[in-house]
Amino acid sequence: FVRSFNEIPGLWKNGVANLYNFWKLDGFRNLHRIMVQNFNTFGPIYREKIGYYESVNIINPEDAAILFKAEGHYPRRLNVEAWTSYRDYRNRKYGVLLKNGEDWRSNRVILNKEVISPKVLANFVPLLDEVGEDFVARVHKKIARSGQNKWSTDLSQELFKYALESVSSVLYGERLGLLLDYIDPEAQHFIDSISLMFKTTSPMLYIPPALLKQLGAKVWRDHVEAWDGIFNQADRCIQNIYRRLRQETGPSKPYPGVLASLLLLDKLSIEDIKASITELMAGGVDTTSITLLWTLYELARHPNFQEELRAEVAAARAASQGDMLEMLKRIPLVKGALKETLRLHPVAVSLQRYIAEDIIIQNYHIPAGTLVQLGLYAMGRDPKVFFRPEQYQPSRWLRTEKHYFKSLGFGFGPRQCLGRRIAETEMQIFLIHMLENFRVEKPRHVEVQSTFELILLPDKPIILTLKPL
Ligand code: HEM
Ligand code: 2DC
Repeated sequence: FVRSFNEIPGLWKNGVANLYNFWKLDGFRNLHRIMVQNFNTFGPIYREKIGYYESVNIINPEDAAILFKAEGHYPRRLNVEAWTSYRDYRNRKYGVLLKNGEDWRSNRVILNKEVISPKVLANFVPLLDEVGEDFVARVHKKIARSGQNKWSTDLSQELFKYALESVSSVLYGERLGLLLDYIDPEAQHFIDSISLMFKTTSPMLYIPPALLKQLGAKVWRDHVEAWDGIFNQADRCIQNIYRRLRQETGPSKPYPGVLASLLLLDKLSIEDIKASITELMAGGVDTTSITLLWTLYELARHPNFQEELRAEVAAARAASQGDMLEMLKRIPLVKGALKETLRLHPVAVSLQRYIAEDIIIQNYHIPAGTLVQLGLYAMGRDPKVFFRPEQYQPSRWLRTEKHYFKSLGFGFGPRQCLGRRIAETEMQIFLIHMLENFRVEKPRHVEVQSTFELILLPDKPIILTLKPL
């Protein structure tokens, strides 16, 4: 006997009242903790409406499997209206992030070949390796300058630059030079714009941007300013490559980068290419940098794991005689550490789909078209899903069985993260170089938690100390 949609527990009858309570709980920044609380109150499924945001929420891996089986041929995530409104307002095309239906699929198929297929990895690795080496050189220099044989700092700004330099070198096939002493103010403005864009998105998940725009609200104006900063900088980078490509006559580089490859391939319109390259460039900064910061934080808290990873990296280096592509196949524990970081500190609090067909979850009927969310943060910390979830334990990912729908940090299926390969490779290479050169320590005992600014971020600066080995 299947229970009806309207019997699902939760607060979904009065969106405005719920928004008011959500706001009182400082929900705009605590969404992840509120979701954990809701699962504790209502059980493994609850229905919710906050402002104009309506969803059904689930937490179990088995239920995630049902959800993704019903995602259909054209999977759709939550429609982030702030992002589409900006593009409509400025007359800009949607990229792969915001497209839907056949338009999304045809673009995504072409982008997949250039961005996420295993064959492009060999092209990315030398570029990313160079950025990793430059980062290490920069840290050595900072340590030398400190005169104390160590460097204690909040690494987040450094990691933003590392991430932007990495993703740009892959997209454009050339270096921006962000790891030099001089910081290009335009690159810094781009980095700041991305953070502002994320931060100003979260209130507009619940309150329609069209309304805020009409009211002349500051959050909408800031949001527009942020995207303007992002598009202006991306346009400059794209124009550079485009101009160069048209002038070039002589022999070209072995690998010219994603943008040039797409232009030469000539299967997407220039406007489509620009839109998706801009999204890739913007999506490639805060995501990987924050995940790396959390990983260094966890390794500083667990010196024993840090030494284990260092030993694995040393063995991999020896066995592959320095060939980075080979080396990446021999570091399962480093990969486990990154999965473990995303379990405890996921970039995305939830994964969601508008289901394409009716499904039954926890014995409740859910009609096609409903927005169903998997609470990724809550699942990662649920003792029914993970044994001793509070413990950071990279080796739990080594045993190959029993990970059914549990490692979902990059999403799932054809609509999963397009930047996944870039992100994983960039983060693995970073950790390899850092572990080979420095010991990471945490000077003081501070418990850092997450705060929600569309993506999850540390709620206070993480101060780390780097010491040469
Ligand atoms: C989508 C996570 C890094 C670009 C997503 C999604 C998640 C995610 C959860 C939604 C997937 C789904 O709905 O199934 C992450 C994490 C990252 C990361 C955890 C790093 C630790 C990146 C990077 C880029 C990027 C480096 C760009 C180079 C994108 C794009 C989409 C996306 C374009 C939309 C894809 C589509 O709609 O077809 N990411 N991401 N991400 N991500 Fe990432
Ligand atoms: C935020 O309730 C919480 O990868 C909402 O690189 C539901 C939601 C919808 C879309 C998610 C978003 C959450 C978190 C950030 C994500 C985004 C889809 C893509 C984006 C997961 C879970 C991200 C960070 C992209 C960003 C690309 C950039 C150009 C905006």
